[in-house]
Amino acid sequence: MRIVVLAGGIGGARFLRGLKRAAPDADITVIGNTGDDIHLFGLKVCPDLDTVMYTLGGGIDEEQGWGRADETFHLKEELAAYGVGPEWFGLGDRDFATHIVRTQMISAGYPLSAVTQALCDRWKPGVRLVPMTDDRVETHVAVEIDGERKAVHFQEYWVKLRASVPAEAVVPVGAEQAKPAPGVLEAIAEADVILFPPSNPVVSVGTILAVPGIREAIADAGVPVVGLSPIVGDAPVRGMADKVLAAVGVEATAAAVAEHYGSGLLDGWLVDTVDADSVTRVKAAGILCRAVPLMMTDVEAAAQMAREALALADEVR
Ligand code: GDP
Ligand code: FO1
Ligand code: CA
Repeated sequence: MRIVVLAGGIGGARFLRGLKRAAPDADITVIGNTGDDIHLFGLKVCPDLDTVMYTLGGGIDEEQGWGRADETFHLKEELAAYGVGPEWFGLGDRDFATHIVRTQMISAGYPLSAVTQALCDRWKPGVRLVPMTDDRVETHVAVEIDGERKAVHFQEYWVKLRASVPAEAVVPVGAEQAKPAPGVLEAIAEADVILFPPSNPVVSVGTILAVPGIREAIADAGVPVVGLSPIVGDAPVRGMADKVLAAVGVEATAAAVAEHYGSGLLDGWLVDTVDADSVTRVKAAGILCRAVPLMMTDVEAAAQMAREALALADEVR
């Protein structure tokens, strides 16, 4: 079975770990979000690709959900001693090595997709991890600070500002001109099932869908497309997805997120059991829906969610 998954960082990575357990023989292609990418200290950092790679490859800081296990921060401290920041972004020593290798290869002319493959030669995530595009796309967030309207990089909004001011707009800068990376459209066309993990609908899955051709390829694939809600009990399980959902005029509920994707894209949607009363609303939008436990408390819980998603896909097939 060929499975394609559109993934952000933590939500996507933890679901994928479960999917690998649920479908050990499946051929899994992960289309990763690169809108979160940022250049720091002259290095290219790809938080969502790295979160997937480290989580599936056994190198993740489990508690935090991003960055490396057993991390130290000597390099960051030395940079700070020179007055070189940003101090608000926690890049660790082990993680730095990944960004150095990536940047070196990009400077040598390799596209991000080839670089990602090379990094995965070390981590062996057990899936084919492909960035959504080799072109530069950067998610910016329009905010108003002290009466002044300005756009900040997504990482500045998320990590530095902790989404403490309303997001007035979320813009994947460069997406309109971006081309899907090699293998992306092919994987979608050859898939038996396409899954949206409980990733952020706006700045993770939404950014991937903003690359021209990807949304159309999914809609035209003619195979079941099933998603899992990242919203449980009218709030994101983790993070501040409600803030960016508000920017696109979508309420933070499992049903509203399903409607936002719409029946043109989604065939099936899983909500958590606490949101069982939203099943009728999702079905009314033309999307098959079930209520099952959606908390990824451990790998087995994530695996059970993946089994439910694949079972729902079989039902719509
Ligand atoms: P990010 O790039 O690290 O923000 O990760 P993703 O975009 O892949 O996923 C973020 C989303 O995952 C957040 O909106 C969370 O609500 C959701 N999430 C995290 N853990 C869980 C979980 O255990 N269950 C569900 N249903 N959603 C989760
Ligand atoms: N998230 C934080 O909240 N604080 C950090 O200092 C931070 C550093 C960081 C470094 C590398 C990396 O791959 C991810 C990192 N993240 C950090 C996570 C991250 O950038 C965001 O959670 C996601 O991009 C949100 O989608
Ligand atoms: Ca992300």
